[in-house]
Amino acid sequence: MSNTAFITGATSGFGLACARRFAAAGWHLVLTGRRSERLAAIADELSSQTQVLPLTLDVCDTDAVQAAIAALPAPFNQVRLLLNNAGLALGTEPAQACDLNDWKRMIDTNIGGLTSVTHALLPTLIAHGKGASIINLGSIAGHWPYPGGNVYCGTKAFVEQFSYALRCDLSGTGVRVTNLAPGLSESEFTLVRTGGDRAAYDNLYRGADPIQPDDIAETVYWLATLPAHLNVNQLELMPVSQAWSPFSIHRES
Ligand code: NDP
Ligand code: 8X3
Repeated sequence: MSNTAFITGATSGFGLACARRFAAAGWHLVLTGRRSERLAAIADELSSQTQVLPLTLDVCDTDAVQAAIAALPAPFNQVRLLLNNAGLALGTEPAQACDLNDWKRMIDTNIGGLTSVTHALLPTLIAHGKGASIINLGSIAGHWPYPGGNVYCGTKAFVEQFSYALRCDLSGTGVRVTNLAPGLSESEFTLVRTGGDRAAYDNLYRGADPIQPDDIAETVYWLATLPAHLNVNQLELMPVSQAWSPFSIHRES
């Protein structure tokens, strides 16, 4: 059976780095995202290393997700790895100042999109059996709340618990499930979150030596190629520069 990885959100950041890492190892790739031009350029870049199927897909469009996955041609229909990576945060304001539409979009993408892609690919992954993996991009935000994290933190907590519960249901199928939960990582994520605020981006990463997308790609490749009898349930990663703070205490005077 061929090795095919289905990567959501392959147009930048972690997804793009993973596409390059798996292409270098000769995996066939289904690369998805909304930005078609980027997908075409990536497919072109990787075509000398492996077979690539670029799929313009909004993970929030359930009908499109189901149709695209049902129509996958060989060898792309023999998926061994589903990397549920597409996701976003919008805003850093306190809950009482947030736009409800931003909350809905995070829920639709990080929860709705992830669950519909998973649902559509489960039969294929189960057919692959031993050695197949679902790797879900959670976050430290799903474990540790922080001011302005509100719904983003909530969506990533969902990803963690969904990953564990999936493992229960997939017991006996050979399909592995991992919640990969990185901390501070440098990518377009922060530009998306801040509406393109380059100064906020520079300020967040300045002097912090954050996780890089290539670090995540190496980790995902390791997870997906571990011996088939091993399941990493949860992997939380932080840059060495990042640690916890004390609880805040609001005092009346
Ligand atoms: P990027 O912004 O660089 O990449 C996000 C990817 O998600 C893009 O390829 C984007 O593609 C895709 N995407 C977003 N919305 C949709 C959608 N509706 N349909 C399809 N694709 C979509 O961020 P990262 O690489 O940093 O983030 C990847 C994942 O990792 C996210 O789930 C994020 O929450 C998580 N994460 C990020 C951390 C960080 O600090 N950067 C830390 C922990 C977790 P396009 O716009 O072309 O659709
Ligand atoms: C992204 C990491 O700390 O910005 O998931 O929420 S954080």
